[in-house]
Amino acid sequence: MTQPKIDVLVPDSDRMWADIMELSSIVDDRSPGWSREVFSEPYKASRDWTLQRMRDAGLEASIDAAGNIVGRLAGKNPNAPAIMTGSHTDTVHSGGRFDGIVGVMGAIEAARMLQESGTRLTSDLIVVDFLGEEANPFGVSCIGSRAIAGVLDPTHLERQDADGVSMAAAMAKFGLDPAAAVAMAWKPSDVKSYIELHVEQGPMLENAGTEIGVVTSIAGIERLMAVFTGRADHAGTTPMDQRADALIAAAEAILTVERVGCGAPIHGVTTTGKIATGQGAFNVVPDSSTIWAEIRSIDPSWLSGARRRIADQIAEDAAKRGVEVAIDLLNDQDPVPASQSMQDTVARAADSLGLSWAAVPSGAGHDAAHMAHLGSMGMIFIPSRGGRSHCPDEWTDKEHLGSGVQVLTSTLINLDQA
Ligand code: HGY
Ligand code: MN
Ligand code: MN
Ligand code: MN
Repeated sequence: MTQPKIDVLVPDSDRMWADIMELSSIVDDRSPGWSREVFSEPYKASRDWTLQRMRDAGLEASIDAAGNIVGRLAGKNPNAPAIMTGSHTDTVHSGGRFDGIVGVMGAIEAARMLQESGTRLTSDLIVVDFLGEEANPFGVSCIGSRAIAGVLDPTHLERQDADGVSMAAAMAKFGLDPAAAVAMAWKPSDVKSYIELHVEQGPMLENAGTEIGVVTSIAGIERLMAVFTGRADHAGTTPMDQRADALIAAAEAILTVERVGCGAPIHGVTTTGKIATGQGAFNVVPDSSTIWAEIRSIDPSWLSGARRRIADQIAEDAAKRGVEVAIDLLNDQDPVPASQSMQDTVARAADSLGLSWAAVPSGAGHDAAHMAHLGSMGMIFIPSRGGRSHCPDEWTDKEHLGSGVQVLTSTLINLDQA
């Protein structure tokens, strides 16, 4: 089959933009920015909206046991392994309108473009809106893509939020089937390759004035929760050297987390995203506190070393203060390289469209990291204004969105012919 002249496959960027803005209206608007967190009411309402959007675009769509919305555009050979693309539409609290969403709406637009241009792939095209990609109170991100990849396990279901509610209970309340989700596992023979369009969420492309990012690898993520137990004492009468102050121990731990990140050789970052403390009175030495932190790197050895160094230092410092500490370490995902052949395919697509591109790592985690279990994985980045994301200022220009969808569509066609 001759490759259709790719410039005939021009996305209807206004149509896509309208979809993105309409989806961004299905949020919890009590907080600034855009909040559509997993298992929330707005998220539940948005699942029906996205399902209908996929069906309107000619995809045979349904929701699986793990809550993924899976759309299929039949190819010429139903026995050929599928080409898969997608992303997520849940957000962080007070997040933006583009993280994940451009990958789902862009994939739906690519499906429309293929049909409108009469381009029939050999393989089925599978478009997925994965359930719950963002980190959540259970500490388990990428719920839906883990299920499809067959790596969602009972230990994930057992994890509880601060109120002692398990993730299994939250999934069941949302109308899902946790046991079936854990039992799910697409086979590598089902999927030929997976490609995801996503906003960069960082400053590299914009700083370089580059239109497309060819993702080389996705950072691994280790999470750490440290619960400090000290001793409540009178703030006025207890000498400074006779305290077991849980909040000071937590503060020292937060600085340890930051110091290890600042020492990272290549891409490596550390963040303490949250701290909680006990009764919180001016005049009582705090007897309890908790911190939630994460460590990320594309370098597996630095990542595991940093995790150990941070945990050991926190334990040593707390002991010096007479404060007990319980450290819970959770491997959220390992660093995952994108296949070289996929990187080459994306780069060729960008070149064929006359778009500038650069090979870049992803400091953000993605569903693609789990889809790499099924087949050759790749990602396409488009620029984020000011490198901002996970905040209301998150923004990507419409023309960059259009370029990204053109590269996505060209890549899908090339993967189908490979
Ligand atoms: O946290 C992340 O990296 C992704 O945005 N969920
Ligand atoms: Mn994302
Ligand atoms: Mn995100
Ligand atoms: Mn495969």
